[in-house]
Amino acid sequence: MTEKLLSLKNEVRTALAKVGSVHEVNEIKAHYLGKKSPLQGILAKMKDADIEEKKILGKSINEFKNFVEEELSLRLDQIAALEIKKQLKSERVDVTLPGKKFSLGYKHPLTKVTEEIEDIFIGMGYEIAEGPEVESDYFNFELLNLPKGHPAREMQDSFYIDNNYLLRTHTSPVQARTMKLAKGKPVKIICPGKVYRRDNDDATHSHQFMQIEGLVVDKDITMADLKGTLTLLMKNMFGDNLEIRFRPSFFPFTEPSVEVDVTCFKCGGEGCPLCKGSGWIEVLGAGMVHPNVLEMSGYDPNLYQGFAFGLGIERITMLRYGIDDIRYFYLDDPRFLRQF
Ligand code: 2NL
Repeated sequence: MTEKLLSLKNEVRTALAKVGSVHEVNEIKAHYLGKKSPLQGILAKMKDADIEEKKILGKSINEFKNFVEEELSLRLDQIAALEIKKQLKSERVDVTLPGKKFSLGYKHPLTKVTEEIEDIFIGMGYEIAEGPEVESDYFNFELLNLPKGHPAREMQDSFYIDNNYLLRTHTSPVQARTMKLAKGKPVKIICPGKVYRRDNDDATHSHQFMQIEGLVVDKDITMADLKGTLTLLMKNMFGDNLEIRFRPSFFPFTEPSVEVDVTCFKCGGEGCPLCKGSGWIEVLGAGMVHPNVLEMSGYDPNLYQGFAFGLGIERITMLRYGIDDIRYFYLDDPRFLRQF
């Protein structure tokens, strides 16, 4: 009997050496220790043996079982180690390979120009103010000296939400809100943001565009402050040696009002297609805050004055980079956007 067990041990060893997977090891386990294992034959013969023989046989069988268990677990450990080795080999990283390049995004040209203008004004002590894009008639028109019946209020000129609310047509309501909140104290702000006007889109018109407006209210503010501030802005944006021209104009919220031109940066003032032969390019509108506007926003116009200006960011950006169609800004074409 013990010889039989000895040969079984050898069988187990050889079988285990041949297999390479956990599944196969389990099959061997089932074969040698399970219900149909060759051990059953030996166990069946046990009942005919005498006590002494039974003792010896029982010990041998137990020893055989322990042997098989040990061999199995040894083989399983080896297989696991092999698996890890194989995995490590397949997952090896070559740190000398060149890295994968990923492309960075870029700022929209309108954002770049907006931030540039913001920086110039922050340097002069201005604060940046923001406000809602859906505005009430009161802040968008009434407080800006555009009373009921004014043509700018017509349905065909603006996007109305209902009788009382519309998409703001300029960033001026942000300034009106700031003045109201200041409760008669000085303000010095710029307001960048999106504005909306009903328009048929073409190369120079867009129903949505961006504006930066500025407002300074304090005692002893004069037209000289307006001219000095806007001259500094233009020289910063378009170069130190350009000339600036202030032309009389009209806005309902300023009096007097001016339109600001700079020397054409394409021809230097000689006259060319860009400036339509005039040598000048119109860049913004401005003026001294209308006494009605000051009064409605809580200031005594006899004590306080202010200057204000407004510029279209698309227009400035188009001039700056020689862009000939405003619609490029809103097409989201990366071939356009990555140039800036
Ligand atoms: C233009 C002209 C302008 C203003 C905007 C303003 C705002 C307040 C009071 C007075 Cl709260 N004025 N804003 C003044 C003059 C001109 O914009 O051509 N923009 C594109």
